[in-house]
Amino acid sequence: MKFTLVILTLNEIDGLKGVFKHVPVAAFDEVFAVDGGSTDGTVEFFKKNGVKILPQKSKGRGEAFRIAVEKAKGDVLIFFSPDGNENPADLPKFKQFFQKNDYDIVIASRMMKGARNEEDSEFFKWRKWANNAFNLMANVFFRRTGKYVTDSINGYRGIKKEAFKRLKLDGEGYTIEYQMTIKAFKKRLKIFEFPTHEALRIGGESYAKSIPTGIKFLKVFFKELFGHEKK
Ligand SMILES: Nc1nc2c(ncn2[C@@H]2O[C@H](COP(=O)(O)OP(=O)(O)O)[C@@H](O)[C@H]2O)c(=O)[nH]1
Ligand SMILES: [Mg+2]
Repeated sequence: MKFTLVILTLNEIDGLKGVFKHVPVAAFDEVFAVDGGSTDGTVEFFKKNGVKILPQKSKGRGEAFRIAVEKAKGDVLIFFSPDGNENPADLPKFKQFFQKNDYDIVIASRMMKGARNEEDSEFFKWRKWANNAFNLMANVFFRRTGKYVTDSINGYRGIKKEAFKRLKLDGEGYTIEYQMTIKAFKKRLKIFEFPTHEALRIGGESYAKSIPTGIKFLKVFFKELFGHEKK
C-alpha cells in the first residue's frame, strides 16, 4: 500500500515554518502540497524544501482535495494542514492504522476520549459545540453501521483513493470533510478514529468564518438528506 501525504495551504508561512520540520516526509511514498494561491512566501518555502506544489484552478479546500486525488500516485492520501492545529506526530499513526486494518477512512478526532480540542481551555467552546451538533446530525441521519463517529468534520484524515472516487464529492471549501463523512456513512465505508491533541493555530486566524461556514454545513446536510444521489 502506497501513501501520499498532501499538505494543504493558503498563506500558511508562519505555521509551515513551525511545523514542517516535524513532518516525517521520508515516511511517505509521495509528498506534495496543494496551494490555494498563497502570496506570503508559502510557495517559496515549499520550493526551497523540495516539495512539489499543485496550484488550484478555483479556491477552497474542496477543490484542493479533488486535485490531490486526481494527481496522487498513492493508494491512500493523508491530508495535513500545517497551521499548527494538527500534530505532525500523528502522521505515522495514520499509516499504521491503514496498514493493519481494512479501513477506508481514518480520522484524527478532537472530540473523543483522550483527545483535545483547540477550544478546550475556553469556557465558551462555540466552535466545538457547533461541530458536535453537526456531527450528531450526521450520525443520527446517515450512519447505518459501525461506531458513532465523534469528529466528522476534522480535516486531519486519510482516505483510500478508490474510496474517495466512489464518493463523488462536490463539496466546496470547508464542507468537503463533512460531506465526505456523510457520504461514507451512506455507502457504509469503514471509518476509524483515533484521539488527537489539537494545538493552537500558529499564524493569523482561521479562514473559516463561523456563521457562513455553519450555513454551508447546513446546506450540505440538507442536500445529502433530500438531494438526488449521483450514480
Ligand atoms: N489548498 C488550500 N488550502 C486551504 C484553503 N483554505 C484554507 N486552506 C488551508 O487549510 C488549513 C485549515 O484552514 P483554517 O483556516 O485553519 O481552517 P480551520 O482549521 O478549520 O479553522 C490551513 O492549512 C489552510 O492554509 C484553500 O483554498 N486551498
Ligand atoms: Mg486550522
